[in-house]
Amino acid sequence: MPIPGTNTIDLRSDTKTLPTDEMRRAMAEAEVGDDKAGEDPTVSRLEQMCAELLGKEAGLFVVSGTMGNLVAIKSLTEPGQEVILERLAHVYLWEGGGISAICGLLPRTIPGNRGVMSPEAVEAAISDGSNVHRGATGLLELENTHNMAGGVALTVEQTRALCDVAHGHGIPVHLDGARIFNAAVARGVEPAELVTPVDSVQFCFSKSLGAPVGSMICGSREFIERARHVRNVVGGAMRQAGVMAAAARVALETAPGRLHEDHENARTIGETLAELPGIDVDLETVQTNMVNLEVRREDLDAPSLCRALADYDILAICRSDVAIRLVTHVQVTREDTRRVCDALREVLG
Ligand code: TLP
Repeated sequence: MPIPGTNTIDLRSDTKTLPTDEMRRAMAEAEVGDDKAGEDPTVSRLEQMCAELLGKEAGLFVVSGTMGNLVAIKSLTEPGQEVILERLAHVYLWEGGGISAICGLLPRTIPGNRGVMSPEAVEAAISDGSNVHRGATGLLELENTHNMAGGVALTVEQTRALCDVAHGHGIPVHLDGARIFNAAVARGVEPAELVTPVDSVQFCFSKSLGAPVGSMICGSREFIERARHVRNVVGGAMRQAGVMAAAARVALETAPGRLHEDHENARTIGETLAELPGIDVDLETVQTNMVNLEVRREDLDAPSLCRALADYDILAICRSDVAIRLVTHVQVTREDTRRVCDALREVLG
């Protein structure tokens, strides 16, 4: 893997951002204590702030999105149950099989349309446990924005319709909202509106918000109490975690207001790609800070396009022989975006 230099435009992921000076200062000055004992004021303040922001009763700071999803899902389910999720859900594909290995759940996947499941398909997949051959459905899991679908943002209405189906059967809903602030910007709503109908939500400080570490789980007070216990079981209770929460807070206060710039830059890259020969881009999916593209050419495959871009000091993730993902973030400027588009035209034009 190439090592990014100062002139590198790193489009592999929004997880690649480096902490800003303001974050580093906040980390150095953070008031800290033993968070496992509930004594870190910086963590406690961040948990409360996030819960208020999302309209939930309480929050719990965890180290990563994977841990946030795992802890939330384990707190809402019992081993042997089924969990309904979209076929390309991050929890299903890219979280090490934790929902099975640690939560003891059987994934029941549904294909979505650009990542969005239909309420009818969810209804049809629900098992009430009366059939001895199947475990009962214990959870519906949603993802907003949907990573593998290219950053597609669920609407408030779609979220509500899916939750209504699950709740109609007494089934809770967990939302992997790793990039929920991008979804809110794309849909022109407050993040709280997108999470009102779900029982638990996990969002990441270390993705598009630009902080170095951390995720937050929010939900009812009772749910968070249980999640706090589960976090400890999986070794995720931290001590003087305020140093991380301080950077996360800066991210939360500074990033949401500028995410539209990342979306505009992704759109510019997507539109440029759509005009180039032998490149497939579904512009309908370019709603936030990601661009998924497929290389359909005789002279070039996806790995060779990634290598060619690396010669321009531009890094991208190659997902297969044909598929590439590009992600914009706070450290990709408008000028960088122009450089990316010029390089793409030179290589592919
Ligand atoms: N996504 C990462 C990678 O897949 C490692 C990325 O670069 O996009 N939910 C969603 C929707 C995510 O995209 C990710 C990370 C996670 C959860 C997990 O977060 P972390 O990496 O903090 O455990």
